[in-house]
Amino acid sequence: MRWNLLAAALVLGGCGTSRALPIAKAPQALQAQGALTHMIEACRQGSRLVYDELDADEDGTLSRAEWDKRCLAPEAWVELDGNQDGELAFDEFAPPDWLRGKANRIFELIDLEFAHYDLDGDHKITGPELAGEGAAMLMFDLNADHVVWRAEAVDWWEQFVSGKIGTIVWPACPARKGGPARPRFLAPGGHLTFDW
Ligand SMILES: [Ca+2]
Ligand SMILES: [Ca+2]
Ligand SMILES: [Ca+2]
Repeated sequence: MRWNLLAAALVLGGCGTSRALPIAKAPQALQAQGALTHMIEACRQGSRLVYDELDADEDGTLSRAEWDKRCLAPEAWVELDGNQDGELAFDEFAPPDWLRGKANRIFELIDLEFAHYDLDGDHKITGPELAGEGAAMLMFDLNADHVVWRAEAVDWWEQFVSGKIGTIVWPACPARKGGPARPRFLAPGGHLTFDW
């Protein structure tokens, strides 16, 4: 099992699974290639941020000492260092197929959120849909017009995972057994985290 195939902790309220997905689910699931490409690039930029921060001596590659210094999981190092040369190149840290998997997972999360809150299936969260726990969706309302379009959520996630908004939280040292052993992106307001 590859290390940390992203687990996003959405604390916007539970994503109900008992509700039937809206009919609009089918076309949404077919991501436009351009949208997927953009999200992959955003994930690559975010990975680069994490990678560069790990690269303490700024020599452009990660040593095991740099890895351990941040208390990241030793078993993850073994898994990622495919050619076992004792260094982690960026392409080993964030391979293209892994970035694609992350991007696809983000679209799944967006669709789950919309399936949960977009009660009338019109691809936007409006009015009564923003009441109660639905108010948490306002974090995606980039133009602050109290209408949350799916495209806004996609834009928000691109900014978030590329590191343009939010902060990187590192595991505590010394690493607690069984505790988080990976960096994590924390959204402004602290309501949403995204494991790297
Ligand atoms: Ca280095
Ligand atoms: Ca709606
Ligand atoms: Ca809006």
